[in-house]
Amino acid sequence: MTDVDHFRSNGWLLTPTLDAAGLAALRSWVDEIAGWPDDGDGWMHHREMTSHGPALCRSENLIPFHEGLRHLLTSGAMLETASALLDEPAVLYKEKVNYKLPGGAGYSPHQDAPAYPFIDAHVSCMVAIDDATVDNGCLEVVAGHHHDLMPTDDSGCVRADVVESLAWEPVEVQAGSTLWFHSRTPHRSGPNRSSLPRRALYPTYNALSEGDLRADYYREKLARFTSAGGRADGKVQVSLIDDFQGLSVR
Ligand SMILES: O=C(O)CCC(=O)C(=O)O
Repeated sequence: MTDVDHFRSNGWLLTPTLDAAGLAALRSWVDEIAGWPDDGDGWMHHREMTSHGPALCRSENLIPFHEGLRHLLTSGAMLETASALLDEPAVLYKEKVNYKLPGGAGYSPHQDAPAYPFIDAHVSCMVAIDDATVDNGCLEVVAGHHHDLMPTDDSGCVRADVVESLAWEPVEVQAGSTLWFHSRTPHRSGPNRSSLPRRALYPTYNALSEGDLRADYYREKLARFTSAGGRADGKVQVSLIDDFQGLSVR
């Protein structure tokens, strides 16, 4: 079975992406990004409250401000793989780093598609910056269920009775490797129970035939996040659906 066939039938695929030098560079870029101030020119940092105190959980809208990351995500092997999996030329739609520092929260079972306005055909991946393991909250996916949207609850996540009926498999990913997944592949993850970070880079690509919509996506997201007030349930919202289980630092 080719990689593309594996993706078509399972809705996910593991590929090697970075050699040791590439991984070392990515780690240093992410350290740099984590140190950017909160009041930047358009990038966004999000924090969660953990049992160790407030912790960075996500940074996004990064490539306008980082040449190395822009090159990695918008050319070469990453773009080629995204295009092969979409079966047409791909363009970057959005990008984020999830830090999942020790004590960092997991994500409720969801499909990404409802969180992405404007596009139909998209594929995402998780480039592991640190080894992702069951202990530190690797992704769990459901194979072969990427054809339809599933019933959701009020938060936009997969309804509990449906979650129970699905076969979830953890996918551990070695640092430097990439887990590609379809935007309708159901996925979730647990908290980081280890004493080390589980950082991962998540680019999402769409079919270029639908347009280059990255700027529109971030304009919309910045507007929704700027107008949103605090939440009554104490959770922190990082996505346009409510999949993140982390608690607010406020
Ligand atoms: O990083 C994780 O553990 C899961 C991330 C995820 O599912 C998401 O950001 O939508």
